[in-house]
Amino acid sequence: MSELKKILIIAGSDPSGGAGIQTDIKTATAHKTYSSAVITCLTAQNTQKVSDVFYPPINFLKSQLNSVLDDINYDAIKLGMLGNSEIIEVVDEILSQKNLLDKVVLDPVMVATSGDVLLEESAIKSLQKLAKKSLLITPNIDEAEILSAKKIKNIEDIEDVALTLKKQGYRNILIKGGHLKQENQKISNILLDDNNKMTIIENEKLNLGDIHGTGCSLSTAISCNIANNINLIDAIKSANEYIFKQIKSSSCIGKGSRVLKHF
Ligand code: PXL
Repeated sequence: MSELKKILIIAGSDPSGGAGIQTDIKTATAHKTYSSAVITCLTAQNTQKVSDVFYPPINFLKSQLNSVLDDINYDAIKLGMLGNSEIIEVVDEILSQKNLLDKVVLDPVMVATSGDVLLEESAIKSLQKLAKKSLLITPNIDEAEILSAKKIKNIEDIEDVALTLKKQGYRNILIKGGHLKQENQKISNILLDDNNKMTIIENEKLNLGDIHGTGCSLSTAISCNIANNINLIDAIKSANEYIFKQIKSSSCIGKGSRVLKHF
């Protein structure tokens, strides 16, 4: 038996199970990887919309983080919805102090598929600071535009924004092209890595409508692959294939977005 790999997920709860911590845990299990979960906030939402967000007291977040990190040595860490600058700063301080940022895949969650805002605007500066120290960031088109303060209209713009983010001090940058509004049968995801190498990871566009939780699940799948000592490019390619398969077999469980099943 090979050694059990362990990831820590630090993210928000989605009670409908399509996104957030819930989809992250399912993704990790599908990758035969052990997952711990520190919950930053609780959302009230279904497949149609986010109707409320509750932030537990900040000291309780610190207790959760210190409890697990004082005990367990993780192979990778995934950061999802952080919500506000107070939360981001606590996560930044604790992960920096414990020298763990080289293990961090940060999904800069800002807006849900439904269009609901998941990051307070005042938190963008703190998120940029933490994101620059993280091993990998996985913004979608909207998030890459906000992080870089540039507009993206086509694939060339994605490459240009990746180079801008690199100049601004980010490390490995994966920009997900799925939300690009272009008549194209392919989706191009662009990785600009630590060695300044640009890799285009393409897949077929399926046009199934809105699917909830793909970004969350992708960053968790990458974290699991990194935990299993797979190199960054292959970790991303394999995670992308996993999500593509899951999108193909996604389901409509409610009245809104489709969800991934993970089995
Ligand atoms: O997909 C981004 C996301 C992340 N985390 C939580 C969410 C969502 C989207 O709805 O609810 C908790």
